[in-house]
This record gives sequence, structure tokens and C-alpha cells, in this order.
Amino acid sequence: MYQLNLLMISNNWEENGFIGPIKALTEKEILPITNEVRNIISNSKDFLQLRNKHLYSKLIQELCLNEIIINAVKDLMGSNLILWRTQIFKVNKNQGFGWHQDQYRTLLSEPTKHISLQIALTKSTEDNCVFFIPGSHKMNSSELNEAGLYLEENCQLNIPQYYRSFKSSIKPVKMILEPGEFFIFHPSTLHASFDRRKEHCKAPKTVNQGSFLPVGRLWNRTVGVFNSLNFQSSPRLGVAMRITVPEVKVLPTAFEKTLPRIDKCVLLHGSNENGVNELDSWSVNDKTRVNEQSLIEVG
Ligand SMILES: O=C(O)CCC(=O)C(=O)O
Ligand SMILES: [Fe+2]
Repeated sequence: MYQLNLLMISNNWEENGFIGPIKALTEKEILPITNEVRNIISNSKDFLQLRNKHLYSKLIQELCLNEIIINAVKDLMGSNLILWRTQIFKVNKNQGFGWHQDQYRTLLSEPTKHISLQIALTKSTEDNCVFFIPGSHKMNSSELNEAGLYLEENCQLNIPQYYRSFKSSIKPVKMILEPGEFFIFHPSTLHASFDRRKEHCKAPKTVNQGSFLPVGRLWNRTVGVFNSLNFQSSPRLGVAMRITVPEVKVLPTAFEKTLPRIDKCVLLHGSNENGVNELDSWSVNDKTRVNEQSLIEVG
């Protein structure tokens, strides 16, 4: 049975704020799940429809309940675990996510009692992978600034987003995975799959804002031109799991985008002692019909 050893916990988790790659499934074992996910993607209209498919797909459930994954999370968070979200990621080269922390401040009563992980369904490569800033989970805002990392003032998402100044010399660590491998990370660890950089501007809310916007626009335009040239390699696919403990309330806002059916948390491991969340069953049968119906209604 797989267990994180103490060295891994102290070196990787405590020092760096992430652990991986860890092998959970062989390429042969992951293949039916990858095919299922490709099928889900082709029937989905947007990112939101790629959420919480563990509630509807037996294969994604089995992936989430994989013993190696559960044991690794148990070693870090204890044995009572709540899965409150899964997200399928389909990411093209040069189109990833900018720097952010998975601190769901508007979705969880205690955003730091949380763990994120992602299982690779396809190979991730040097030029299409998630990367981390080691030790960023322990840095306060002035230490982050010293490393050239600045909080984005007007975050569009409900998680803290950052940009990396051109002056920053910090070296992100690339997480290159084979299909069936996964990584786990602390909610305060800065990570990205697109190294978003711009000129640091001391007063981002004022008229000075104009001084860095053109750089961003230029970059977006360059990426746009690249993408339209159709030089894309095949996208990277992964399933992310968002896990907390029974005492943390997952707020209704976490599920408001899953209408018409309101998704709920499921018990991933152990007991729901002192639990504050209403739990869903793991049975897919009672949900499939509603889900199919909602897809039809959406379009
Ligand atoms: O896979 C990616 O590109 C982004 C992943 C991510 O941010 C996450 O799993 O929290
Ligand atoms: Fe993230």
C-alpha cells in the first residue's frame, strides 16, 4: 500500500508546498477513463459542464477513490475526507491558467483546510504542464513581492490571482507527468500553466494602469495568432480533485453553477463525524437522468 514517507512530507510538502509526480494508475488502467473524459468533453459546452463528473460517471468515481490517491491525501489531511469538487481540465499549449492559489475564500468556510490534486490523463510536457513556485505557500505578501510576484488587484475569479514581473528571477518547477501520475499541492502554493508576466506597476488601480495593459494585450494577441495558425499539439487532459475535511463548510456558492441539479459533497474517506455539509450518495444511477436532461435543456 502506498504511503508518503516522512522525507517526502518534510521535504516536498513542508518545504515546497507540493508533492509529485506519484504514480496511481498504469497507462493501461487510465485509458478507459481518458476515453470517458474525451466523450464528456465532446458533449460539454463549457468549463462548468466539466465539473463534478464524479457524481455521474462510475469511471471517474473509481479514479477519485483510487487507494494510492486517498492514502497520499490521508497522510496530509487525516482520514476523514470530503470531496467537494472535481474539474476536468483540457488545456492547450500556450492557453493555460495564470499564477494563482487554490484558496477558495468565497466557497469554503476555512479556505486553508483544503487540498488540490490533479491526475494526468495524457502526458504533460515541458511546454504544456502545471508549474509551481516552491515555498510560495509559506511566503507573506511582501516576500512574494520581493520574489517578483504581485497580487492582481481586479481578480475576475474567486481565487487570488498573481502576475510575475519581468524582473522576477524565481525559477518555477515544472510538473511533467505521465498518464496515471498525479500531484498534490497546498492551497497557498502559487501555480500556473501559463507563466503570465508583465511590468510591475506600483499603483495598478490608477491611470498608470495603461502602462502595463498594452503588454498584456500584445501577449494575448500573439497567443491568438499562434493558436489560429493551428500548430497546436493535442491538448493536455487531467482530472482535478478538491478535498477538505468534514468540519469545513462548503458554501452554497460552490454549487450555484451546477443548476438545475444542485451538486453536493461526497464522503471520500473515513466518517463524517462533526460534519457540517449535506452529503450526496456515490450512486450514479439516481443522477444520470437529471444530468442528461440538463444537458438537453442547455442546448
Ligand atoms: O491544469 C492546469 O492547467 C491548471 C490546474 C490548476 O490550476 C489546478 O488544478 O488547480
Ligand atoms: Fe489551480
